[in-house]
Amino acid sequence: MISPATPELPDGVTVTALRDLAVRLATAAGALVREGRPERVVVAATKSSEVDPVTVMDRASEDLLREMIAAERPDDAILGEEGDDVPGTSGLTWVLDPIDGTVNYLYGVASWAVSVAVVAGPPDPASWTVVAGCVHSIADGRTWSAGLGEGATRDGVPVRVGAPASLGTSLVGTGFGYDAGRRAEQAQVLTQVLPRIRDIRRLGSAAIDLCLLADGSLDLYYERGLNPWDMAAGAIVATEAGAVVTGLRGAPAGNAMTVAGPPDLVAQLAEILEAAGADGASSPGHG
Ligand code: LIP
Repeated sequence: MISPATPELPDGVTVTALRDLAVRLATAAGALVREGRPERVVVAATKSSEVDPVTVMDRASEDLLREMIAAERPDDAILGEEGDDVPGTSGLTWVLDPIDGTVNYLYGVASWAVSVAVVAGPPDPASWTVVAGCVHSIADGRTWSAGLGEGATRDGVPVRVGAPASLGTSLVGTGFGYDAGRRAEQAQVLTQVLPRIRDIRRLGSAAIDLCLLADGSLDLYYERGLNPWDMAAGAIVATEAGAVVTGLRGAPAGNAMTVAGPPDLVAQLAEILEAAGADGASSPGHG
């Protein structure tokens, strides 16, 4: 996979320096969440539905990330899951998910992460260029990072996507939304996908799922409904590890659909997802 050209960066700023900062941000917030996790986590509030929770540590983690960015990169913009957008003048935006996999965090199911990325251009998956990113798995400390044109690593060791022999022998990660109607649609799509693959894994964090794809622990990944902060860092880790990260019907990856994996298998999976209307767009013979 050829990395896109490195966009113009502010004077004196390098991809490596931004990557290092993303790693320091994610691991600092990760330590705060790990040390601050109460025996019994409670829901502080709900967002898009009664099953879309936020906890005090989601907010504390994002507050720390914002403070550190304001101190180190005061001219950069911020787009975070839990707080207001902060405008900037540098052309760079930090895209923050303070705890990705909040439901797992709530239940103590060990797949939750801090996801930090920095993008150039509009902070929208359809047109941004992700310059660097880090996903830090809080429960076990695994840390994936990548820089544009620099490749991807897990705990400092280079990673590459796997090479599954076929779609039928591929282990596929996916996820479901917080809206019951959306979950019903996603269940229908699953009936079309499951008979055509090895098996499904629903691990609960898109950021970690994309990184598991990057290091070959998953062969493919797809999900409808991701927010920019769920996927920004995981997407550059996956692409720098050799994956394609895309949408359907020629669209870029984004909220409608995100599919990721080795190019040839992504094409096969995308065909099934398009025929099933998995991105909400109607397909011939699909209502
Ligand atoms: C989660 C995603 C996951 C998806 C969940 C949720 P959150 O993000 O990482 O892939 O299936 O529904 O959106 O809400 O924990 O930041």
